[in-house]
Amino acid sequence: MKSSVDRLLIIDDDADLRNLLLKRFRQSDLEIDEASDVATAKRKLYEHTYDLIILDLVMYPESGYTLFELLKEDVKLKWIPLIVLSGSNDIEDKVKCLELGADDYVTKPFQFKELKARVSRLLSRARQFEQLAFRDPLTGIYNRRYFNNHLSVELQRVQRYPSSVSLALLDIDRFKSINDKFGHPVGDQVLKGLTKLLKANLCQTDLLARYGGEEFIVLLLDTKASEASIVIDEILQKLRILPFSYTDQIPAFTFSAGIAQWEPGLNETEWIHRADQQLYEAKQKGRNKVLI
Ligand code: GH3
Ligand code: MG
Ligand code: MG
Ligand code: MG
Repeated sequence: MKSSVDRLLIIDDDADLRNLLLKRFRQSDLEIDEASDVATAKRKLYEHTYDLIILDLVMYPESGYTLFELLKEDVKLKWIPLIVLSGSNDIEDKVKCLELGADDYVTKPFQFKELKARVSRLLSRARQFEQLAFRDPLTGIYNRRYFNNHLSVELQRVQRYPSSVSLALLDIDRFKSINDKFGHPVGDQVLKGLTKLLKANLCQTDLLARYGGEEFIVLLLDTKASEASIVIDEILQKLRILPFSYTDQIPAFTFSAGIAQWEPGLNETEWIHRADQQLYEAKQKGRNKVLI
C-alpha cells in the first residue's frame, strides 16, 4: 500500500536543474527520483509509484510531449498530478500541455517557492481525490473501483513477466443475521474488525479492498493458490481463536473464501469469477472455510 511520504519524479535533461530540485525538495521532506530522458522516465514510471511528476518539454532524443499519451491514458498513471516545467513561454505550448492533460505549467526561470506551492497544492488535491474516489469510507481501505483499476495494471504486468499471482474473495458468513441480532452499528464494527485483522496478517505487497457490502478481495503477489489458501485460512483460524481481542466487543463471526490463481489467458472478469465460484462452493459446503 501507498507510503505516507510523497514521491516526486523529475523528468528533465538539465542535470543542474535536477540537482537543484532534488536538494530543495528533499529539504521539504519529499522523496525525489529523477530521469534525464523519456526512455528512463518510462522505465521508472513502470517500475515505481509516484505521487507527482514534473516534466520538461525540450529534451533529447525525445521531447517531453512524447510522454503525454502514456501519462494521461495508462490506468496506473492517469491520476498522477503533472506539472510541466519548461523554458518555453510560448502560449501555444502552454495551451497544448493543458489540453493534453497537464495540471499546471511553470516557466523557467522559476522561483522554487512558487513551484513548491504548486506541488503542495496538487499533492493535497490528489490525496483528497484518492480518498473520495478510491477509498471505502467505513474501513479506510481501497474500494472496488481502485481494485479493478489496479487489477488491470497487475494483469498487464504478469502477462509480460510471468509469476504466481492469486486472488482471494472473502464474504462474511450470515452477516445479515449479525445486523438483525445486534444492529447495523455492530455490523459496521464487524467490518472494521475484519479489516484490522486482514491488514495485520497480509503482506505489504498484497492489495486489500472492500469489494462489496461484506465482501473483501485480496490480490496476493508472488503467491500460488495453495499458499494464498494457507494465508487466508490462518486469518480465519485467528478469527475463531481470538474473536474479541481483535475485534473489540463484537460478536464472534466467520467468513468463507474462494481462491483463484491467475493462469495465462484469463482476463480480470474470468479470474474473479473463478474465485467467486470457489466462494460459492465454500458457502454451499457449510461456510467458515477457504476453497481453492
Ligand atoms: P452468507 O453467509 O450467505 O453470505 O449470508 P449473509 O447474511 O452474509 O449474506 P447477505 O448477502 O444475505 O447479507 C449481506 C448483508 O450485509 C446485507 C446488508 O444489509 C449487509 N451490509 C452490507 N453493507 C453493510 C454495511 O456497510 N454495514 C452493515 N452493518 N451491513 C452491511
Ligand atoms: Mg530541457
Ligand atoms: Mg455477500
Ligand atoms: Mg455474507
